[in-house]
Amino acid sequence: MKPKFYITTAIPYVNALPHLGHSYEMVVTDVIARYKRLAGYDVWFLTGLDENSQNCERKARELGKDPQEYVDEMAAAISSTWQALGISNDDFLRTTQPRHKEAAREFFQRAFDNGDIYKNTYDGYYCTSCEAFYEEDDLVNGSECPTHETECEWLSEENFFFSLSKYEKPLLDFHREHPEFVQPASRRNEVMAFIERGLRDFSISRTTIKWGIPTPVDEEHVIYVWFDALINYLTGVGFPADDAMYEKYWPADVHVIGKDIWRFHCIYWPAMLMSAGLPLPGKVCVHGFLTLRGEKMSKSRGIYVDPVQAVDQFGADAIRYFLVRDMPFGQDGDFSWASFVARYNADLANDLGNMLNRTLNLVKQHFDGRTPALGDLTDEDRALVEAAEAARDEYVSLMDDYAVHSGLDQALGLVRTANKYMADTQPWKVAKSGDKTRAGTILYCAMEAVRWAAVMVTPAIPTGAAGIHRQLGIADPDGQDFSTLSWGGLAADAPLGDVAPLFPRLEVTEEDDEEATASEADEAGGEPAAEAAVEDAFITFDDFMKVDLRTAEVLEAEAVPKADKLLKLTIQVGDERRTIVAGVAQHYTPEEMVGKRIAVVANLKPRKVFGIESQGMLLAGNAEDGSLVLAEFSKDIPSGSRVS
Ligand code: ME8
Repeated sequence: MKPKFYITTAIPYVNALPHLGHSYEMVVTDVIARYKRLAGYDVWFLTGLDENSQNCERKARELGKDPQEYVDEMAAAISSTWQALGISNDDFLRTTQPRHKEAAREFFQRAFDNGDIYKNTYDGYYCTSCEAFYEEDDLVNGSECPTHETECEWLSEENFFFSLSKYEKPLLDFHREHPEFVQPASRRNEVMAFIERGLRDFSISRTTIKWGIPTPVDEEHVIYVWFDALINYLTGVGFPADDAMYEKYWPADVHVIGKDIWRFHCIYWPAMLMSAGLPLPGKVCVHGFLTLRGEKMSKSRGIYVDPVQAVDQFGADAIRYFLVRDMPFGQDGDFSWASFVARYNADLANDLGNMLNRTLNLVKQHFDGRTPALGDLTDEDRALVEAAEAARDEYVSLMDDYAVHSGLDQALGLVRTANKYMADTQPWKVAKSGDKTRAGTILYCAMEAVRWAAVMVTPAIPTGAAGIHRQLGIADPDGQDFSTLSWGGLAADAPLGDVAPLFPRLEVTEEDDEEATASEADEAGGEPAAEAAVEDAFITFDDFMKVDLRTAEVLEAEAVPKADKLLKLTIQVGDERRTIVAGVAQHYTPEEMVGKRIAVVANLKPRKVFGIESQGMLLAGNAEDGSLVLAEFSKDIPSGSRVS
């Protein structure tokens, strides 16, 4: 029977779509899950959504929606983001699902029956963005949340409390006995110091809100969102109804979480489990934060990269690879398009892609496109075999420690060694000299090294790795795992697959950028283009004054052939008539556009979009459902007026 491996991510709040920082957590967890599957484990990979938060209810009300309808819509959008990134979760748990309500209530009841839950009055500060209570000492600028720097609410209400203080000693004992529980070790020191400072009981219910799960002991109270959310890890493996599933997978082997929520996972959660009499998880892996050119990602401040758009432009593999290769697990990382392109070109285009392509082209040229036979090994070949074996072993031990970035470095290290092996052995010369046997052995060894590297990069770039296997002529590209990594595993005389460059170099020139922007139909202010999204958040007033915003009237509108997102508009801007191409075709018909009074950027350098010179750009906003809404004026003002 396969050993089990149960891994989870934190469950994000649903009041905004995920940015690339949230995606990091999903991708790194996915890479570990895929690695474990390749290594022969029976993996259960759980992710989901934290839907019972107050913010979520507020957001729904702001939008005039029923909260359940709102979370359903968001859940669909978030789940499709994970699909775009190739996340291979086995379950997608939503805390509004009946199975979770049952689990949360059962868990609450157990802790209550154990005497750990009591009623008291809570007087204190609460941040709805963190969904966390704060001590006065924690606040900044008087009464602001230290993380969000927004005003905390003063709460005074009767709540249920959880006796965290009772678990101070058991928690200290547990962390001392299990130094491996918190990874990295630097976080463990923080956890220990926090407990040693003394733990206070915390409020775990609210009466002033109705959105949430009622406690089983008093239906007037809903369970505090964090108490409820942590229990998702149990619900995801059948607690309390499915004993077989629960017995098989619980306790979790690894909870992967970000550095802002370790207190909940390393202190509250173990104490809660102790109280309910349930076994504790094996490990909490705390990752760092992805910043954007050094700044904290924030959708509300416009500092973010949209993962769906990034995947649309560059493919899931490229984005996944950058995230897990560039950001050492546990540390913070920074994203910029320049570093993304540099990493992709260096590792995937130049090293891996080039090694595969040059090797297979030689096999095509000299061996009729069939894998040559492996002859006697020379010292040079043996050195390559040894390097491959060392890389494989090191890779496995690093990945077992969740050092994903270093594991990948081993795979790419093997590719670099193989590239050097090719340069040193020069099989093209050997083939020309007529020594087919020797040339065949070299090319076989080169193919074998690429095959091994492909297995090792499979968890990070599953699509690309399957492509490599296919080009190498392997019939079952998805069936490759570590058990296949013994030298000579490649069948001789097998025909290669279609040989083509797998990771073409990315050249981000100004023209490409324009092309990408046009094809994204971004003129109308739809999703920001990749480069636009990474612009600094602030501009000076002078910068702003450089932008000539004007009112305009749409005189004519027509579809642009072969561009289903674009409309060609003739607009009147004061005395002037202009043509602009706008990406609004999926949101407005040409007839709807005619007569509209809109706002345009009038001094944008003209550029060609689908062969039409566009002399400006109109302004529009994004509605919650993803549709575009034109910026219009509430009163008639003459066309050509300056907008400021
Ligand atoms: O905390 N880089 O949800 P959340 C890397 N609902 N990781 C990031 C990040 C960034 N820039 N920004 C956020 C919650 N994250 C709770 C979790 S679990 C029982 C409940 C990570 O939507 C963050 O650290 O605020 C967390 O692990 C996850 O994204 C979801 O964050």
